[in-house]
Amino acid sequence: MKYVQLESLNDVAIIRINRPEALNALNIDVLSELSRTIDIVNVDECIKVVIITGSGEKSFCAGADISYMVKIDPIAAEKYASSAQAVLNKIERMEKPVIGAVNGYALGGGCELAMVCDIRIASNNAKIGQPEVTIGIPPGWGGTQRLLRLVGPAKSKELIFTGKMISAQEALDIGLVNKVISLDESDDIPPEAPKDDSVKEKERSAQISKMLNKKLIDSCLSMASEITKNSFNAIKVSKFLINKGMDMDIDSGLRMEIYGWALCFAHEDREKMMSLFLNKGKK
Ligand code: CO8
Repeated sequence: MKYVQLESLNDVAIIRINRPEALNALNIDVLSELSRTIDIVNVDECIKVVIITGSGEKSFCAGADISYMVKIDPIAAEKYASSAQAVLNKIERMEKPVIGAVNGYALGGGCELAMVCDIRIASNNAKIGQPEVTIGIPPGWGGTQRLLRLVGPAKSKELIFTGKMISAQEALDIGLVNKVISLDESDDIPPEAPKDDSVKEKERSAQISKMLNKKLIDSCLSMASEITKNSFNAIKVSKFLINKGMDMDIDSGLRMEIYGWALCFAHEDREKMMSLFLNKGKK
């Protein structure tokens, strides 16, 4: 595939949107490759957690393709939004947990892509927002609905009405991302370049960006390994209950939780893992 790369690291898959020349904006070809990649990952039973990120060090995803949208009519716009929403819904409804590694700009459709991930970890250079109104349209790939559910109506309206970008730290403060990754003294940060040596300074900042990106992916992999050590069956039931429960009245949600919970007693994990707990230290 040209626009999406798939890498498997044991039981974790990393999906990279690979269109850095347009800051990983999602044109129709990217969406179609992304959809096919999700299908591949979905049926691969070895994969237990999926990480989605952008290639390069500058952008997770700059959203829908403005060079395409500038010339289309409402019929094509409806088709574009529907096919994009179908791909994003497919990601949100995957049984496997999905971690968004937000490595730079996550704007418009890029923020909407991040929001269908179950967990978002951002590098401290990430800039997140829904800038659609600055180009004459409202969010159209789930932004008005998912942002509302994640951060509430007041913050959603502030972000959508102003179209402003917020920093990773601000996104953390409002609950839009789970964690922010920064470089610190423990990282081997290259020393500052001599003053007036712009070439060396450029090299240094490229090196720092690469280090930050690696630390972000390592942090996502570490979160993935905290997840994969648990029962995949129990995780996928939990994900389903949380996703469905969000749009349900509390009594129906609680009843559905009982059914999901009881069903897990039919799975071998429950007996095996409970016995392991009860027998620990007894040999
Ligand atoms: N679409 C197409 N090309 C893009 C996009 C995009 N969303 N974003 C960046 N690019 C291209 C630029 O045109 C540029 O191309 P070129 O080198 O050929 O001129 C290249 O990527 C690099 O971008 P910049 O030169 O602009 O890089 P900067 O570092 O100066 O700026 C920004 C980075 C701030 C991220 C800037 O590129 C930007 O503001 N991009 C647009 C972000 C945006 O508004 N995204 C939201 C799009 S709308 C959307 O997602 C709505 C979804 C629902 C729509 C429903 C429709 C039916």
